[in-house]
Amino acid sequence: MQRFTLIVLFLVGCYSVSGQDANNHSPASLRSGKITAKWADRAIVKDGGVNPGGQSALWYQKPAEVWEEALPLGNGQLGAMLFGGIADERIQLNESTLWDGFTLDPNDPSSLENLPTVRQLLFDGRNNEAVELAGKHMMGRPKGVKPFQSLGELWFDTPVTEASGYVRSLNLGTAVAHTAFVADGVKYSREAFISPVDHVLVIRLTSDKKGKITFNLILKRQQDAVCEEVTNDPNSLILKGTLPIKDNGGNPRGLSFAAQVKAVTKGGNVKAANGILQVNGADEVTLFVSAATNYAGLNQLSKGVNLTINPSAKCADFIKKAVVKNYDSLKAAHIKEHQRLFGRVDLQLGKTDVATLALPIDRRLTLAKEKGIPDNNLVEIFFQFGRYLLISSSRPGTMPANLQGLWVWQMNPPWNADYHTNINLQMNYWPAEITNLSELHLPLFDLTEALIKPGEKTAKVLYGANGWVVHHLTDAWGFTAPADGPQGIWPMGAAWLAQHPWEHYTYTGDLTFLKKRAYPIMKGAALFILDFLVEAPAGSACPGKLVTNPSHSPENAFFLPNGTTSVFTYGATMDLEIIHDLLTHCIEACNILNQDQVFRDKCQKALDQLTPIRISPATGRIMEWVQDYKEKEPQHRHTSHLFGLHPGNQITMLGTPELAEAARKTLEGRGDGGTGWSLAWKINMWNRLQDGNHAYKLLSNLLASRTLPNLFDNCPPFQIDGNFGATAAIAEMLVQSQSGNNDGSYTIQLLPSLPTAFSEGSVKGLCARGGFVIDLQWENGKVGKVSILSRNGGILHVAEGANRYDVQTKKGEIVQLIAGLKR
Ligand code: FUC
Repeated sequence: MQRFTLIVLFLVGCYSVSGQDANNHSPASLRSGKITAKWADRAIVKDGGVNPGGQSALWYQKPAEVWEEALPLGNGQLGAMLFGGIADERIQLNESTLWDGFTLDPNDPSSLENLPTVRQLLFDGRNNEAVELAGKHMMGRPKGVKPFQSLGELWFDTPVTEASGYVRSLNLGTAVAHTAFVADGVKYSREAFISPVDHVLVIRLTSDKKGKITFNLILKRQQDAVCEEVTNDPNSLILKGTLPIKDNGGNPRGLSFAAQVKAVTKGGNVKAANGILQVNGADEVTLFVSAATNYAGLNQLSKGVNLTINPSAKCADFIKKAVVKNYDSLKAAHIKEHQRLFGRVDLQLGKTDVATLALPIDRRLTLAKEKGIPDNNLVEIFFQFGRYLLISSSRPGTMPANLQGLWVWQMNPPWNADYHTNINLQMNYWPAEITNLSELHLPLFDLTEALIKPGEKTAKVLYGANGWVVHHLTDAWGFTAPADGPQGIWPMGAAWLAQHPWEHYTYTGDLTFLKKRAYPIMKGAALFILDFLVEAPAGSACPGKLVTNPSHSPENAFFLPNGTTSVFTYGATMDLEIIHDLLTHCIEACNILNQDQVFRDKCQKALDQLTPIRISPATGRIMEWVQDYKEKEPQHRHTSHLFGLHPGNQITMLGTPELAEAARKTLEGRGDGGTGWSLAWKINMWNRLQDGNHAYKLLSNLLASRTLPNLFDNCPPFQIDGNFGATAAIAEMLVQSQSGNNDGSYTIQLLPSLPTAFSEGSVKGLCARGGFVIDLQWENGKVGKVSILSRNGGILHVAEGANRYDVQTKKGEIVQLIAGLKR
């Protein structure tokens, strides 16, 4: 039957697909099909099925037609995008270390001798001469990084031509994806997950009649790889290759990589030949997919590639260990590990009507667009999807989530899918602590620590400074020099990154972490800043004060008084806010650890002399630059000069009401539009101004206009930071804990920025600084019940508007309060 269908399809060959040659349903077409974002399944979907249920499920009634409709799976190391094809299935694969490039020294030694001139030109108002000189001498060599690349693709074709009751879904609670349909009276089902326990992608294909599973399968890549059979394993294929990059001496430096697939069948027969895996008439098939590279690891950056690792052997080993386990136990172990993390938080935002709940996700996104607001359950799903993505792309021991997390189909993805450190990488980790996924923050600290050594070199060579520096982006090879163009001369990346280990400490109270990991990162970043700061001369905008120079407000330009535009200045507001944040935390850390008095005093002295945040007399807004320049793009996507509002806490409603008011005017000026991540950042900022309804307006814009059918954030194009930033923002509508008290404790604010649209609801498991975990239920916008677990003991200060409750807690104690924060 299957063979017959194949022949019929071959002869009829009626319509074209972009993924494959539609007229030729054969192994050859699998090989020759071009890899693009688009995909077309030759089968016809007669009708879709019903909501498959499951926790926060994303579900659809047709296969993905573009990559941005496919559904992501991942375990931090291995990633996959599932299209849910019927006749033509595509599973695009990633391995988190598969980066082009290699470890190199990008620092231009002519930088340092030109730095004083660059600085003087900027103090003299000759900004563009400074830009030109810095552009010549300070840029990285090369001027950019190489991309994170797709590992490859797994394609298979089946003889099914028409399906009904079609559903594909991703259950966020179990991290298991399903595709189900009926064809010729046979129910077909595919189930897939990527196990963080067993390091394999497992796909099980079943049908309710025997002998119905037939397909041809191939592994392929756009370049630099071959697919072949595996010696000693007749049911397997391996895709392998080496990136062809060479160093200046012509020596090969590229990573080697491999992906293996193995089919285990019940009934029918299976064989691998000529780079194709053929399964014929099986009752059931389980595919195991593994991947590996010979990347040496973030802790061995100078080595880069580890030639003792054989990626193919590693793949074979993962598979060998997984295939001996039975499917149900593999799946159970996977789900258990996923739920350990995912199940820590539950969010309910009132009721969504049954008719809406019955609709597939793409339809609900369209409705959000039509109505201008999302349904509340969609917000819950979007929130949990952000947590799901972090669990799937950033696990202890793996690479941190890059611009696309872990999911990239191209060889040259947008912005190389690198680590942008002037907002994007940091935003990826905003939900880590508050949404109870603290250990998923660790890959960011591994990367941060890996950057210290190369960053120290860059600090010395470019600026003659101590400590370490990172500019506006980095990669898997420790690139710390300025990239792209003069706007890349932004030496604030390390200082901002250093906020994260400090926050990890404030949430966990882990003193060993503070001492061993956070503090060295923070101190090194601060040492650079202390050396980099210069005193502004007489005649400048802030004589006698400390400023950064050169300086830049990412990635905005301004009009100089003579009408020309520039990007460079000294003392851009964001720099001052990041520095304020870092030095303040360093002082706190020194006090807690009772060490480094001399360094602490230096930090304090610098803080006292730092140029303060200024309000524009003309507009009442926070000034973005040292002078009240007009922005070239008034609605620029970066809202850098409000770093002090979020993610910093220098600007607060209670502590600095004038600055908070100026921040509000600034946000109004920036507008309610923007790229996906820009909207996500601004939602967080409106939350800090406790304007839940304005925050909700932007959240609605994000869902209606900057969210792809698979709920990936759309910059555009897809960029994952907006997912993570929005997830953190939804959490901060309900709980905030950034306001510190003199005794080192924090005040937890409940429902600080609750939109009217969410006036009923409950949340379980959100975390607050000081080591508290909060379960909260509210009605009519007011707390009904709250239960707070004190993980470490310590003083609990909790507030809801003017209501307060303060108590000394014991470790492990649960404090329960009712409306009005009464006990
Ligand atoms: C910054 C942003 C862009 C984009 C890029 C990855 O440069 O300004 O919008 O997000 O990072």
